[in-house]
Amino acid sequence: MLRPDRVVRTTCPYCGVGCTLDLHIHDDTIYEVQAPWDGVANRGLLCVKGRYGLDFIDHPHRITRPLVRKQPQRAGARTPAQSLDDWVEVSWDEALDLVAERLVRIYREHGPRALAAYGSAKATNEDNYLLQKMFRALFQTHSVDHCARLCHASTVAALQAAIGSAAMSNTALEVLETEVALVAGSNTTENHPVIGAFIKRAVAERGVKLIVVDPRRIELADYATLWLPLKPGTNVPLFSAIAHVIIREGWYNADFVREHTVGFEEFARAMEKFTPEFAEQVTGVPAADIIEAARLYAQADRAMLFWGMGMTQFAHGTASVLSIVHLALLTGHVGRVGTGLNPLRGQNNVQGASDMGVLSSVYPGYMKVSDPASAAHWERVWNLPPGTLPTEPGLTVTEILKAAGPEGVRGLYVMGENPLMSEPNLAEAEEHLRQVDFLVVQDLFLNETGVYADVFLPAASFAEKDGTFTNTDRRVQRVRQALSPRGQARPDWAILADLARRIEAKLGLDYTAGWDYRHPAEIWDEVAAAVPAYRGISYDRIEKVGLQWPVPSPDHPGTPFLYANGFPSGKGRFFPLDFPEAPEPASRQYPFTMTTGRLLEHWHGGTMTRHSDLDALYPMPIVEVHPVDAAALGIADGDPVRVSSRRGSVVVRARVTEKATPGVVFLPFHFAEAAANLLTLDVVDPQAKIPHYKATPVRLDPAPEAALVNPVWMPRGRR
Ligand SMILES: Nc1nc2c(c(=O)[nH]1)N[C@H]1C(S)=C(S)[C@@H](COP(=O)(O)OP(=O)(O)OC[C@H]3O[C@@H](n4cnc5c(=O)[nH]c(N)nc54)[C@H](O)[C@@H]3O)O[C@H]1N2
Ligand SMILES: Nc1nc2c(c(=O)[nH]1)N[C@H]1C(S)=C(S)[C@@H](COP(=O)(O)OP(=O)(O)OC[C@H]3O[C@@H](n4cnc5c(=O)[nH]c(N)nc54)[C@H](O)[C@@H]3O)O[C@H]1N2
Ligand code: SF4
Ligand SMILES: [Mo]
Repeated sequence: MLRPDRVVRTTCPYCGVGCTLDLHIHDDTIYEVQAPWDGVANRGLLCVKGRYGLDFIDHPHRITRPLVRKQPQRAGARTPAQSLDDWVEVSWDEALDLVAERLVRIYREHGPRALAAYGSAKATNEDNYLLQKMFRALFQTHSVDHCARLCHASTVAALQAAIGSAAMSNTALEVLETEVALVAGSNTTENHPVIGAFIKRAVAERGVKLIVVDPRRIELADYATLWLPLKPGTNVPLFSAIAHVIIREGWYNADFVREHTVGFEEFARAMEKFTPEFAEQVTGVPAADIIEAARLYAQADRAMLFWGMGMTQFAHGTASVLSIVHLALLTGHVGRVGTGLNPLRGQNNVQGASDMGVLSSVYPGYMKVSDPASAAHWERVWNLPPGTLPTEPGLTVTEILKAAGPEGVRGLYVMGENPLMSEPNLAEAEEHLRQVDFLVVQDLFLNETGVYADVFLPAASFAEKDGTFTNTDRRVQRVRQALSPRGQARPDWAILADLARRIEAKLGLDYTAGWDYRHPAEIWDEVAAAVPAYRGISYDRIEKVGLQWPVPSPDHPGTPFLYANGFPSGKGRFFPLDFPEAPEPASRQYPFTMTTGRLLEHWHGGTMTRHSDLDALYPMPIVEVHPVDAAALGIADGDPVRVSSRRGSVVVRARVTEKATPGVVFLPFHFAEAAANLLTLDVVDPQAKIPHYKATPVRLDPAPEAALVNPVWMPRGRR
């Protein structure tokens, strides 16, 4: 029998559940993945991606040598490099010297605001910390941001305003100890599958009552006591009607409201108009079900709120999230086991990349860039002359590309993101990217964004490096090197530290911000010493089991749930919400509402999962259509259809299914050959700057087979 050479314990690189993996290594290859029974977040469970989806590491398309484009690109005339013949392989020295020289030149000629960077929720805390340190300390720009902007930015804005802190308050597995779980806009069994499995177990084995708020008949709907299939974009009236019933029936916790909140009277008046009957008209959910949901949630002793992208990704995303947060403020279902405000964080390290300050408005530890005291703090930590760090915030992910051009962003550094699949209104996004003078992409593959790069820097994957990821429960967990880096790939932190030293030399600084790290543990120690919430976390302490921040001291056990002693802002605040307008109305020409999202087997733009055997499990794009709509359109399951919005169209096969509800179609955004974001609208929420991904008016038309597009593949790499 084949025995592993080694078994290396690490953390899954896909979703925010943060499953512990045991990688069985033979001949420098992962040949089996096991889930240890004592993994805290997964207790022996894994989903198909963690178990079978890690083979992207050795896919032949992986790029493992630095590449420089043969013809320098002109801004405005930038074209994609379609084959490897458009590139030359260069040494790391050549590549990094070129990047340092071009970035420094842009900085000298056009100033700090001409540079911007995308960090990565796929990369480690240490990688992300160095990215923002480099751009802030050396180039004085706060235009470092990442996909959290496209994801839970509205959760952050809403929770900051309502209670003063934005992370998930409780631990996901407390669902086993609650009475009622309300899951809104989270397709948990596909997107946080191990948490989804525990929710199902809670229902089946613990008698937990489940309320599902989702326009699609997702798997959890079949486990629910109540499924509320609202029309996409109508969370505010739905949750406000639930609040209306809780207030009208006197089911709210008057002591909690008096002691721990402000703004109740004005809020209660604003909720008067949201009667269940009014909500039924606008959301499509029967009034009786709204009343029953209010009763179940409010009358429980312990109840948990979970939410996902169906609550956040709207031009009114902040109001949408506030509308659900209100329910916890009314009932006091916070600060105890089995309660709380639980936005499920998506990427493996989106919590961590945010914690590390890869956000245009905050330093690591959420210290505001607008506060001169934060600047002074980080100037001390980074050994910078006083007054170096600016106090005006930088640009967000949704602003960076729009600002590309001669007067704006000229140099862009993209570490581990794929904006040309993930941002809304892709045709425009691509036009903006063409305006960038100098583009660096640091990734595992030449993805849709990478083909526009001037320099491509090959990063080591999660299995080829050490570091930490922070999961959705705020748990900082170890990532361990199990394989040798493929080809000449290097860990992101090592690339950044090397590059930063070259930039310092080119800037001719007479001080150094400090880049001589021998191991990521040294980077972590720098963060932990500078940010109070991590002060008690060290690699030694998380050797076996991760710790949930805040961990203020080396003997502190970590914090499984927050707000036991009240909210960080003192009192929770109610907001008198109004009915939000849709940014683009439905019309006779665009009669359907398209919602976009995810499939179990695929990841975002597909760069990882489509370079994995997972692709064989779900090999082509589809659009989910309800049988009633399919009949009216004269299409059958598997027929090609054209899905069009006011911005663009794609042709995909129809999947006729009762998972869809009438009038609502679902298009996953994983497939480059039918990119959903060609259709989406690039309006954003004014506070959170999050796009409106979840409700786009579209039309469907039968299309000929010939209109289907074959998968477009990226340039082939060589090892
Ligand atoms: N397999 C897989 N897993 C993933 C990812 C992936 O790409 N693939 N990505 C990860 C990331 S970064 C994230 S952020 C998470 C996201 O995880 P989820 O939040 O579960 O993601 P989505 O599939 O985008 O949308 C969730 C649900 O919102 C519903 N919805 C649409 N409109 C509305 C509405 O108006 N109101 C309500 N209440 N619901 C609505 C949709 O029907 C859908 O079921 O998943 C993470 N996990
Ligand atoms: N229509 C629509 N659009 C959406 C959404 C939606 O629901 N609907 N959801 C939005 C959300 S929530 C999110 S989070 C975004 C995600 O958007 P992105 O973050 O742009 O998407 P990913 O495909 O996850 O990009 C990750 C990249 O990192 C690379 N990578 C993996 N590991 C490493 C590493 O260790 N180092 C480096 N340097 N690179 C690495 C991968 O190869 C891949 O190219 O999409 C958003 N876009
Ligand atoms: S549930 Fe998430 S963390 Fe766990 S194996 Fe699946 S993708 Fe990985
Ligand atoms: Mo996300």
